[in-house]
Amino acid sequence: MLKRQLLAGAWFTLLIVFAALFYAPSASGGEVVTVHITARQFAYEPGRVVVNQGDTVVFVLETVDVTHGFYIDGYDVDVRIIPGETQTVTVVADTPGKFKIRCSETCGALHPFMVGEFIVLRSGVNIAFLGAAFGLVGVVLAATAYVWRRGD
Ligand SMILES: [Cu+2]
Repeated sequence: MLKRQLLAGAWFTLLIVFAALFYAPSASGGEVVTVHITARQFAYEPGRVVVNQGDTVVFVLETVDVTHGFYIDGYDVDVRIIPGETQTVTVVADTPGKFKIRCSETCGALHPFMVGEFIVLRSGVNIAFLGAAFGLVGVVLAATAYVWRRGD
């Protein structure tokens, strides 16, 4: 009788752990992030944008001097930022990695050096969480095996 309850308990614990593992990755990423960027000769402010994989990034772009461009390597984004106008471009950060942001409008002498960084962090199951989950599974299996062999 005890064995049957123990088995049921073990299966229930495994089920909970696997359900948690299944839903864990959606805890990071998948958010809508708004990033305001100001372009000026010859930099973007901020020059570095960090998001999580799966985020939807809404770039709100403005220039304080001349017309600049906003091009993201590998993300098929290329817009003009015109003085006095606010340009909005939405990007789904589905590819993790480090991507260069470049100015795609000739804006002055140092135009080729007008670069920024778009960093997309790989989202996944938290390592600590994974460790705890497998630890719990291990304890449950060990306890089950112990009681099973003792034979109640
Ligand atoms: Cu520029």
